[in-house]
Amino acid sequence: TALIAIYPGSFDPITFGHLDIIKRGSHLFDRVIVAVLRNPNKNPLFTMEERMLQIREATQHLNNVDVDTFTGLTVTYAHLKQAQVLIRGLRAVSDFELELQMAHTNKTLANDIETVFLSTSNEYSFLSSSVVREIARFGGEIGHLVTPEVAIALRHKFQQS
Ligand code: COD
Repeated sequence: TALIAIYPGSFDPITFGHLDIIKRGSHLFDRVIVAVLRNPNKNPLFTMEERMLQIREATQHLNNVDVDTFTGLTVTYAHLKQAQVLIRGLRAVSDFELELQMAHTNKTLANDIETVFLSTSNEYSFLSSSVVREIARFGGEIGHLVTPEVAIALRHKFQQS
């Protein structure tokens, strides 16, 4: 059977750190679904449509990668997609506690789904969506952190506000 992995997240916006994990995941699994959480409790910088478009653009060269959106529990969505694996990225020890808690929680909710952690590439170990938003807000250089499309979109967002 085909091994299908879900890579869930907020991706507000997608960074080279996320893309590194997606690319490496696409070599390990038959199919990777990048799943953007529709979270009514969060107030994202980019709309769902903007984020999905940015991810599609950035992953169009990877033919076993799909982009989708979901609400509710990640494991419920994984079952719906007949996925066996959740991919998460680990940057530093600080990620570990929350990630382990999430993995354990998901395991109790769905024993048939495994969380697989990929360690960040060294060059992206400091990188997060919030770091990118912060630099862009104050007009700093972000060309080495995100795709050109995302960099332009960020510049537009902060010019308007
Ligand atoms: N290098 C490597 N990995 C990275 C990097 C980087 N530079 N930056 C981010 N990552 C990884 C993150 O560690 C994470 O694994 C992934 O990329 C996505 O990151 P984010 O920040 O976009 O997404 P999160 O962490 O906000 O996503 C949280 C979820 C949506 C997965 C979570 O809230 C969730 O599962 N919600 C649904 C409700 C649910 O099922 N709850 C029960 C489980 S607790």
